[in-house]
Amino acid sequence: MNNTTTKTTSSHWGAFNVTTRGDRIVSVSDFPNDPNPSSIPHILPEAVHHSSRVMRPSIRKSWLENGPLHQQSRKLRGNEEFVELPWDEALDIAAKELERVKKQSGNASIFGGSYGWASAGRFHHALGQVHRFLNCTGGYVSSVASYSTAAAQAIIPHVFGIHFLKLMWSELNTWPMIAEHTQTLVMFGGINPKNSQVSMGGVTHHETNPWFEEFEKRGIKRVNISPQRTDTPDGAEWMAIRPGTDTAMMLGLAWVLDAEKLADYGFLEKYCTGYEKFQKYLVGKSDGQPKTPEWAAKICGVDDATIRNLARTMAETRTLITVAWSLQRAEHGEQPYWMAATLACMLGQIGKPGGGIGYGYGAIGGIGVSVKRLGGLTFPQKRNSVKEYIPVARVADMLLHPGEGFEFNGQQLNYPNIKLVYWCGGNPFHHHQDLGRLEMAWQQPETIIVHEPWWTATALRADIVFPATTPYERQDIGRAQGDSYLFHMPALISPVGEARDDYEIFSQLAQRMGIEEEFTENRTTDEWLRHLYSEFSEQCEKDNIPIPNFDSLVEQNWVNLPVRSAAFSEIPFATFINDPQASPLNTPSGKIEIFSDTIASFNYDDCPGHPTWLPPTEWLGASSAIKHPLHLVSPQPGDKLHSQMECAIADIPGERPTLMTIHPDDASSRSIIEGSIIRVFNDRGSCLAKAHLSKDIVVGVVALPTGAWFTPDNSGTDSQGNPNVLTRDVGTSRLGQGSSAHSCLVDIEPWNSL
Ligand SMILES: Nc1nc2c(c(=O)[nH]1)N[C@H]1C(S)=C(S)[C@@H](COP(=O)(O)OP(=O)(O)OC[C@H]3O[C@@H](n4cnc5c(=O)[nH]c(N)nc54)[C@H](O)[C@@H]3O)O[C@H]1N2
Ligand SMILES: Nc1nc2c(c(=O)[nH]1)N[C@H]1C(S)=C(S)[C@@H](COP(=O)(O)OP(=O)(O)OC[C@H]3O[C@@H](n4cnc5c(=O)[nH]c(N)nc54)[C@H](O)[C@@H]3O)O[C@H]1N2
Ligand SMILES: [Mo]
Repeated sequence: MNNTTTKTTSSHWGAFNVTTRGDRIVSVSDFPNDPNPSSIPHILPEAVHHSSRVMRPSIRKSWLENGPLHQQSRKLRGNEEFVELPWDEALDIAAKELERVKKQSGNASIFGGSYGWASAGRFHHALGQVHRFLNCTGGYVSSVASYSTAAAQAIIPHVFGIHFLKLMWSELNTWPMIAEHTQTLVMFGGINPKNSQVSMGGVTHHETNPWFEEFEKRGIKRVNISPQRTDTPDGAEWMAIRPGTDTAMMLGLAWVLDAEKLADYGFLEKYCTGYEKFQKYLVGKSDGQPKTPEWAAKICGVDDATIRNLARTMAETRTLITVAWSLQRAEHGEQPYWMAATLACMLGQIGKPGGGIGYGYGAIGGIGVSVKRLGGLTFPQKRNSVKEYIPVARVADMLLHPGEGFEFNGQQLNYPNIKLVYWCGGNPFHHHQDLGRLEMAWQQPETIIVHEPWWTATALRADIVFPATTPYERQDIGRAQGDSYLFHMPALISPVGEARDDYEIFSQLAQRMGIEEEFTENRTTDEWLRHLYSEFSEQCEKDNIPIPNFDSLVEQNWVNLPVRSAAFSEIPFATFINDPQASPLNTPSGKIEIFSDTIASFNYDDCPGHPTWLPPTEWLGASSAIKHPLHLVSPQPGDKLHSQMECAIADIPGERPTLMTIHPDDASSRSIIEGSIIRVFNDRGSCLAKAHLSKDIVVGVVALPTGAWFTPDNSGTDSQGNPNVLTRDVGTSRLGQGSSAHSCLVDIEPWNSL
């Protein structure tokens, strides 16, 4: 029974080998085919068996005693004990409650957006599971786009006539094309191997670092335009920019190209629309302000000579402009994306190998890799009969303003009146902005149901918590976009405590609600895996891709499919560039839209008809910077995926708050020393952090990664260092309504706990 076994599994951060003894994970080791494996899995043995696992179904005490309609009880969410119940009883209660809400308020009062990364594995994908289940019950209020790229998803189709995700996966230069052709790589927000450690569903080959070694060897000039030097592998020139000001710097670059006649007017004429209108703004004819490098320098902090020289280099060499996702996770985040596209059009290198524009290199693994796209292996979600939806980051607005109208990408919509929230596979008390405001919004629904393996801040704020298995406790199939590997993910250990798979939990609820057959189609997990796999095999057969049968895959554990080849990639926008008449873009003009009549017709002052410098409410040039003089950026954590398994990193609340990077000048003026505990605050909230002093960050900017488990003390200060107690909960604009996490001012002070 206590035998030791080693098997391979896959995860969002790649493949790794897991050694188990009996029912315990004892160690993990690198997957040998990965050139640059992630260290994230090393927290697994501790995390999976951690004392913060949810062991049994749990119901919040006063909800159980007083029922869902008791107003006062809702205020206790997050501050009350839970009662553990046997599975059957807890499932009966949850099924009855779902029926009650459905009957009394209708399915349009159930919010099932349930945003979150959950875990890898094609079948046990928590979001697919909850959406299918709620569809079987009659539907749910959904959410659209993502925290990652909502502003990009709104603006890019207007400009390029293509969905942002499609552009990112298929219309971009691959790493080998960059290595071969690019001379100047201009990276707004950097390209950080720390972020490309992960990808949705997995990334087996971590290759960002190896590619940068290759760029270095080939003498490619790399320019990192970021508030942090560390946003790009060493060796790049660092242009230290103030957060939220990239659009101004890009305008300064554009002004030089225009004034010095370095712009490719032939390209602008043939492939773009609206340059003349934009140019009036660029030179100041429309608003009285020429966007000169001197003007830009005052805003962005990069000096005018540097901007001028960079513009000339970009025009003289094969230049690829890349933009991190972080730039659009900010107020007016649509603008740098649109302006970067405009700049690339002015350079006229879109359609040339190694030139043009690319969004999201480094943001996740797999981008820039040439892999044949394979469909299938998707648990079908069925149809949602409820039409109401929200832009994903407007969840607190929805709960606080039922029935109120709001604008979104040219549409006038209303917030639904939510009575029941169902969350499975996400952690809103990690990911949402202004957590104090979310706590208030969270008091509105009658019932909140959560499936979670761990007692996260969100689980602690639910009424009914079902303990979910982790991927190591169930079998699945692993495969991801941009990756050539196919995995059988074995059940490595038995479920911890009384945890059950999300599929099992939903099947048992479905049975109680009389929709079991609809939900399960009479298949067990094993039967579903075989069914999805056989559909996938048929597809592969048609494409002449040999794959083993399911039982052989189980035996082999993993296989590397022959789907990776330069043959699967083309120069971005090649067909459009070759013949724009015969292959127009899917925009109203058929061309790249530097001015968009559609957007102009919305009359949004927060997103006008052409790219525009719109100062955010909070940035270093705002008047509020007098009170809170530091700009907080809250990037993704390098040592984990969001908040996942954080318990194994920060074990003792308050003892190990997240590291915050601070410039020594900002620290010394506040008597803050390396390693000391500090309080980070603004008018929205406060948290603790551990000071890390570094000259690799712009003076006036501090960086606190996301991922801490929100744990407010009696005074409301979060002891773990979750930046979202500080961030502002406002849409990027009425166009994108994305998260504005990176637009945030704070101050810091030494923390004296006595
Ligand atoms: N300030 C600031 N905030 C941000 C960002 C930022 O840049 N700055 N970035 C935003 C972005 S881009 C994102 S994507 C979000 C990420 O936010 P989330 O995606 O919500 O973060 P995760 O920690 O990945 O949450 C996934 C949860 O699912 C649970 N889980 C894992 N596997 C399973 C399973 O099989 N079943 C069930 N039921 N649960 C499971 C995990 O334990 C975890 O609690 O954060 C956003 N928040
Ligand atoms: N290890 C690890 N990797 C991850 C994740 C994780 O949790 N852990 N999460 C994944 C997810 S869900 C996502 S969405 C992606 C996110 O990918 P990105 O959005 O690209 O990454 P971030 O880490 O938010 O930000 C990258 C850098 O942008 C810089 N930055 C912030 N604001 C500005 C600005 O206004 N201008 C400029 N020029 N730079 C700015 C900051 O210095 C920051 O370090 O990462 C993915 N990768
Ligand atoms: Mo994300």
